[in-house]
Amino acid sequence: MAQVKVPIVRNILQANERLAAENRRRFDEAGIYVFNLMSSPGAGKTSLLERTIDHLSGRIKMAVIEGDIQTSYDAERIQQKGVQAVQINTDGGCHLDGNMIQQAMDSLDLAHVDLLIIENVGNLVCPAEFNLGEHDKVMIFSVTEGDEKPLKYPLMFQTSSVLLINKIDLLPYVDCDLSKVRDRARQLNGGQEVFEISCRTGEGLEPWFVWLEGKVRERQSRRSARA
Ligand SMILES: Nc1nc2c(ncn2[C@@H]2O[C@H](COP(=O)(O)OP(=O)(O)O)[C@@H](O)[C@H]2O)c(=O)[nH]1
Ligand SMILES: [Mg+2]
Repeated sequence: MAQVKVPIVRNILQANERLAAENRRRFDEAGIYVFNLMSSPGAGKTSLLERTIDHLSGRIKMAVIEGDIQTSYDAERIQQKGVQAVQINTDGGCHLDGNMIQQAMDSLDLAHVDLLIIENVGNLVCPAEFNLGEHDKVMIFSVTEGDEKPLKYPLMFQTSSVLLINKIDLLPYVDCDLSKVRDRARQLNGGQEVFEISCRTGEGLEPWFVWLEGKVRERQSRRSARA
C-alpha cells in the first residue's frame, strides 16, 4: 500500500507547489504582503485578526481569506470590522491549498490591498504541509494546549516564521510552563520570532503589530521602487 500512496501524495504536493508559486507571483506583482495564520482550533486566530484589524485599520488596507470546514462565522466576524473577507468551506478538508486561494482571490478586490491575511483551517498538522504562496507562515499556540505540543507537532513550529503564544491571561489556571514552550520551539526553529500575547487583555500585542507593519511597509517600498 505504501508504495502506491507515496507517489500520489508527492504529486499532490508538487501540483500544490506550482499553484502556490503562481499565487506568490500575483501577490508580489500587486505588492501585497500575505501571511498564512495557522493553529489548532480555538487557539485564537480570529481573535488575533480582530485585534490586528482594529490596530491597523485606517493606515493599512486589508483583506482576509477565511478557511473553515463549515460555516461563514469567521468571515462575518471580519466583515463586521469593515474589512472585505471571503469564506472558503473545505467541506471536511483539514487544510487550505493553493487552488482554494486562487479561487478565493477572484472574489476579492485586491487592487488597493496592502495586507492579505489567510486564516487556515484549525488543525495543528496538515496546514503546515501546504504552501499557499504566502510570504510567512504565522502560528498561534495557546497556553491551554500543553507545553509538550511542540514536541508532538513539530512541523508547524519548524515552518512558521512567527510563533504567537496566546491566552497568557490564563497562565495562572493552566499547567503550561512557558519556558518549556519557548525552549522546545527554539530547538525546532531558532529563527522564529516569538510573541507572548493575550487577545483578551491586549497584553503583548504591540510588538506583533510593529513586526507586521514592518513587513507590510517593506512590500510597499518594493512596489514603489518598481513603479
Ligand atoms: N482567555 C482568553 N481567551 C481567548 C484569548 N484569545 C481567544 N480567546 C477565546 O478563545 C476562543 C476561540 O477563539 P477564536 O479566535 O475563535 O479561535 P480560532 O478558532 O483559532 O479562530 C474564543 O472563545 C475566544 O474568545 C485570550 O487571549 N485569552
Ligand atoms: Mg477562527
